[in-house]
Amino acid sequence: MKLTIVEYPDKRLKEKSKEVEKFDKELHVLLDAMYKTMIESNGIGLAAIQVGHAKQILLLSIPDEEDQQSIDTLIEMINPVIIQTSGETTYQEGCLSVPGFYEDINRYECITVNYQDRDGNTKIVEADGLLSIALQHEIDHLKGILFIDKLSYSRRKKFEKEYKRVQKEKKLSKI
Ligand code: Y12
Ligand code: CO
Repeated sequence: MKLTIVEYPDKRLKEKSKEVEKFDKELHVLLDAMYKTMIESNGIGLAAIQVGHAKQILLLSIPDEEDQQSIDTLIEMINPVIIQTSGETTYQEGCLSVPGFYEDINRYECITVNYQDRDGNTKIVEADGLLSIALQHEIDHLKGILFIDKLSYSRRKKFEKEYKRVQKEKKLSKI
């Protein structure tokens, strides 16, 4: 089932997600529905809070060399924790919960993440490039942080003005 994506300024996006304790059928059903939702929405990353579940769950599917996403490129992470960081990088980020907006955001260049898979097995991944950036973006969602929260005061003001204008236009076009 495709789920509804929660969009900014919905307050649920500010919630801190809770640790997952049960690795059961209910978790697997949510993971499968999140995958369908992410792919059908043309996303490469999705956190559970973006579909209204305040649980420490994220999905990533970084396109391969042929720019294709498939079940082979899917990464599911439960209870992820960044345990090591190095370097700095900037990337123009987007988010399914902030549709139509892209901003340059500073992140760590490389990170090491400890997490659990859908069966509760503990794993460690070292990430760089787009995987590292997208992972930091999604782990921020689990803490109630959006990429727009990282903008300077003046960029944020500009964003809020533009976002309100676009929301208003969207509402009017539905009438
Ligand atoms: C950098 C940092 C984080 C990520 C992963 C999370 N972001 C996404 O997956 C964003 C997806 C996205 C998809 C959109 O839809 C289409 O392009 C059709 C989109 O477009 C609109 O909202 C109009 C915006 C964001 C990735 C990279
Ligand atoms: Co996002």
